[in-house]
Amino acid sequence: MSNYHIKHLEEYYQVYRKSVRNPEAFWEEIAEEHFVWRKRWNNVLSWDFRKPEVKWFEGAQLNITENCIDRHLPTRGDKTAILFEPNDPKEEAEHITYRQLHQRVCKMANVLLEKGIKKGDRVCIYLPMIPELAVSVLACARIGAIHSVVFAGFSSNALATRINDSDCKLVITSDGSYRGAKTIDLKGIVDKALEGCPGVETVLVAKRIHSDIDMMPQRDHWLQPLLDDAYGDNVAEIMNAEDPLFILYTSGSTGRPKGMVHTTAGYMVYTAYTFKNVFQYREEDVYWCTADIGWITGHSYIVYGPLANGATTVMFEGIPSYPDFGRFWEVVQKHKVTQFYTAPTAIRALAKENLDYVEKYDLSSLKVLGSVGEPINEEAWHWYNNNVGKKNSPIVDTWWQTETGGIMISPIPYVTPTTPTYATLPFIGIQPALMDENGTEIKGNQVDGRLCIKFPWPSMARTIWGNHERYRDTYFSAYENMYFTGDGALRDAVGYYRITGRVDDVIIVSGHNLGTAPIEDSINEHPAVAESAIVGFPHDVKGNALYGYIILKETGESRDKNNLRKEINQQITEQIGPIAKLDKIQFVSGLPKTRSGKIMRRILRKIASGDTSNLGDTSTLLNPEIVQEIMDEAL
Ligand code: 6R9
Repeated sequence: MSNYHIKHLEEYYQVYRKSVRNPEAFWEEIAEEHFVWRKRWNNVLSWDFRKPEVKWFEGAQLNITENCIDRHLPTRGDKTAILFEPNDPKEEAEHITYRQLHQRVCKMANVLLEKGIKKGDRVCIYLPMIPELAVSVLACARIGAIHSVVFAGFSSNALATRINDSDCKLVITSDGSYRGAKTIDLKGIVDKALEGCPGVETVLVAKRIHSDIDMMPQRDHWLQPLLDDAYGDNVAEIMNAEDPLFILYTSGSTGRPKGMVHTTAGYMVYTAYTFKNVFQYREEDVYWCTADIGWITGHSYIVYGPLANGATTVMFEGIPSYPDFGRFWEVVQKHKVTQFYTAPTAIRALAKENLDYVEKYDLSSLKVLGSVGEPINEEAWHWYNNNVGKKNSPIVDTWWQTETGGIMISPIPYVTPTTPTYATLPFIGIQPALMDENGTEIKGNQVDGRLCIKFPWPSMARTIWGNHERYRDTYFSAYENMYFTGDGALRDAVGYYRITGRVDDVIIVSGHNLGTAPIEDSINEHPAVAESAIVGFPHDVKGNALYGYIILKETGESRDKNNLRKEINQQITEQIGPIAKLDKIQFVSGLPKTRSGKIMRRILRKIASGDTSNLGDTSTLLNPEIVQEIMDEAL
C-alpha cells in the first residue's frame, strides 16, 4: 500500500530509486496489492530491445473489466462511474453507476458474442463521445475482442484504411453526432468507408440524433433493441497478461498510420498507478479529462486508469465554444470537478476570449490542472494557472505518447514543484536518457538531446499491428538498446525535463540546433500575437532560415505589419538570441491542424520552401481550407 500514493518529494525520490534499482520487485508489489488476478504471473519481466520483445507479468491471467468494474461492485456499486455531460447544456447529465455500467457492459458483450465476435477478433468503434463509446470499449475487453477506436472526426477514407489494416469484422457506430450547433452524419461516413471494406460483416448502430439513415439489410442493426434483449450478466473471458487489449492508430512522419498494439496486464497496472499519482486522485473526486476516447489520452485517462481506481470520470460530448466560451467552466462548476485535464490548444483558444467567461463560474472545486498533447507555452501556462487554477491548483504538464500508453514525464501535484513549460521529472519506473546524434548518452544536467527511454515500462506498446519490422525500425533502431521517442528534450540544472518538440521539428540554422517550441513561446508572448508556428526553409548562407506563420489577436490586426515584424524579432532576439530571428513573417488567419490539435508542419515547410507541387495527404486536417489561403499569401 505504501508505494501506491506518493505524498511528498522525498518519498518520490525514494520510490523512484527503488523502482529503477529493482523494477521487477517494484512493479510486482504494485500489481499484487492493487489488482485482481485470475492467476498469478510466473515472471514479472522479460525483455530484449533488439528484437524488440517485452513481456510483463507473463503467465498471469485476468480480465481488465473485472478490475475496472466487477471488483468495485461490493463497495462502490451505487457510486457514479461515468458522468455523461451532453453537448447541449439543456440536456440533463447522466450518472451511470458502477452497477449500471456493469450491466450495460455485460449486455453489450453478449450482443457482440451473439454477432459472432470471439476472443482475438478486431472490432472497430466509430462513435461520438456518448456512453456507448466507453461501454463498447469495455465490452470488447470483457470478451477478449481487440478494440480499435477510430476518432469520429476522421473521414471515410481514413476510417476505411484503419478498418482494413486490422481486418475488423464488426463496426459500432451511431446514426450521427452532435458537435456544438452542428450535427454530423456518422452513419453516412461509415457507409462510404465500408464500400471499400469487404471484411466487415456487421454494423451496430446506436441512436443519438434520431436522423433518418439508410440501414443495409443483414449488415446493419440498431443497437438498442439488441441490448434490450440481451442478458445483463456475462462471465468475463480469461485473458493472458500479454494478450492484445487494443489497437490505436497514430500517424507517423511518413507512410500509413501505425496501429499501435497495447496488451492487457502491464497497460492496466501502469495506467491505474499513474492516474492515482499524477492526478492525486481521492475517493470523493470528480475527474474530468476533455480528450476524446478516440485518442490514447481518452483510452488511458478517461476509461481504463480512472475506472481501475473506482473513480468518477466525466465524459463530455461537446466542444469548449458551445453554446459559448464558458462551457468548460460551467461544467466544472456544475459537477464540482476536482481534476481537469486538457490540451494547450484548447487553453490558447480560450485565452483569446473575454475573461468574463471564466470569472463567471465558481471553480473552487479544482485541485489539479493537467496539460497534454504538445508543449504548453509559457503564456498559456500562466493564463491557465492564474485564471483557472487561481494559483491554487498545480499544473501537471504530462509528457507521453500513444506508444507509451501512459504518462512518462510529469510533476506529481503537491509533490513536485512546477516550472512553466517543464514536464519536470520522470514518473516512477521511467528511465529517460538524452542522446546525441552519434548515439552517445549525454550525462549530467543543463544539456539537451534526443529523448530516449532505457528500460521497459509496463504500458509500452508491444508492436505495430501486422508490421513488427516497422515497430523495430521506428523506435528501436536509432539508438542501440533504447526506445527512441522522436522528441527532443533538455534537462535543466535541477534535472527537470522540458520537451522541446519533435526532433523532426528541429531546425539547424547556421549550425545551431533550434527547437521550434521555445521560439514560438517567445513570439506568443508578444501582446498582439495569438498563436504561431515556425518552420525552416533553405537559405544560401545559413543552411536554413526561419519562416514564421503568425495568427494575430483582434487587437493586433489593425497594427502596422512591418512594425509588428520588427517588434516580434526584437522579442526573439531578447529572449533567445539573434540566431533565432525570423527571416520571413507571414500573418495568417489560421494554421493547418490535425484533429488532435497538432500543427501539420510538413505542409508549412513545403509552403515556406516554395514547393507546393505535392503537399501530401491533407485528409486528416481539421481545417484543410486554410492551406490555400496560406499558399496564396506566402512570402
Ligand atoms: C499523449 C499524446 C505524442 C507527441 C509526443 C510529443 C507531444 C505530448 C506533451 C508533448 C510536450 C507535453 N506531446 N504531450 N510535448 N509536452 N506535455 O499526446 O500522444 O497523440 O501520440 O502524441 O505529442 O511530441 O511525442 P500522441
